[in-house]
Amino acid sequence: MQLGILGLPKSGKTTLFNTLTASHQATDKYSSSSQTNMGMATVRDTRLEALRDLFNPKRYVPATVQYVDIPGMKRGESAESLDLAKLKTVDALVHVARAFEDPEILHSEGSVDPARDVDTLDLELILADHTIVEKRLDRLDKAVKRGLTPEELRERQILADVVMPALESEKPLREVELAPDDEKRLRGFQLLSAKPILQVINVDEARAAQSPEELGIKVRPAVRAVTVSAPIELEISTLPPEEQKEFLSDLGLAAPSLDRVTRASYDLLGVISFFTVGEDEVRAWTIRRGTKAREAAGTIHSDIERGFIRAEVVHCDDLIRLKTMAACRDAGLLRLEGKEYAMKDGDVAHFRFNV
Ligand SMILES: Nc1nc2c(ncn2[C@@H]2O[C@H](COP(=O)(O)OP(=O)(O)OP(=O)(O)O)[C@@H](O)[C@H]2O)c(=O)[nH]1
Ligand SMILES: [Mg+2]
Repeated sequence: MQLGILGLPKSGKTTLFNTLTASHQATDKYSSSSQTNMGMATVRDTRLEALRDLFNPKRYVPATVQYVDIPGMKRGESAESLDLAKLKTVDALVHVARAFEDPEILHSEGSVDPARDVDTLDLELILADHTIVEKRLDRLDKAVKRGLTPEELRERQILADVVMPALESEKPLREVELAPDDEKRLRGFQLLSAKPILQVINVDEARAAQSPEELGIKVRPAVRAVTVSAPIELEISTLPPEEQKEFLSDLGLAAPSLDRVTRASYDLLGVISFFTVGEDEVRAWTIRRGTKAREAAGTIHSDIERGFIRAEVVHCDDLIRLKTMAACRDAGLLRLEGKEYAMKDGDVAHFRFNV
């Protein structure tokens, strides 16, 4: 899973990136960065940690998420932006909007107004998409003389009748409902306003516990929003775990930003985790919500999917409570599931297979 961090200049993108990926990329009050950063974040999951403590495995493998952090972009710069083009392949966008006050850090729009910046960025994505779609339509129009294939005809129709009107009325494509076939067609263009987006509102420490709605942010459909105080979270992330908790509760927060941002991204993308456990390895696997047992087995190895017989499944809460698989079996909580079973978030699975 890959997430792209973007936003206006100096909104705190790289500070957030550093927190999420435990990196040390340069941040600066005055000069704008021109560097793209990439890094991996470990998805912290207290359930998986509890399983690790039970099994004491040789290997502990939490899920990971990759983040791409691009330089800030000003209003009006999106259409031909090479930095923005780097986000074409990400699964979702993370927009960092500045809500913190700091007279030393100039805002490219002259004042701090996160609700306005959320709208501005949405519009930039729409404009970038508009440029791409317009070019494609031009090309298709020129090709009309030689005759369009049925596929090209359909594409032209969707772009001209649905996509263009949406973009022209400033509606992000993530809010446009399409038939699955057409959605697939559109996906080929890797349009940015079609991607799910997480709004991260970067606030002063004092407002860290306020919700985006309380800060006046209108949360549009297919969007999630969270508040963080990026520099504070960065500081917290370097503390030992016991001190982290205390610091967080002083701020009125239940979990560090890493957890909140990743959790929200998981929600946004409709992905869940299942776990495999044993003395060798305790590991998290990421799948789309609704994935069937057999396909889930395939994320571990294609042989297991091909030779799938059945899955032995127990929910992690039960295993953590009863401590051993044997106890779960005795309590009737270890279930045998077939290939059509829809995996649930937090399932601990052992797949039986035969190849
Ligand atoms: N006071 C305050 N300063 C912040 C906050 N978040 C980030 N900063 C500071 O703002 C400056 C810019 O932060 P960066 O994380 O580099 O911002 P950026 O969005 O990556 O900037 P560009 O990539 O240049 O667009 C740094 O000096 C940060 O320490 C905040 O919540 N409060
Ligand atoms: Mg930066």
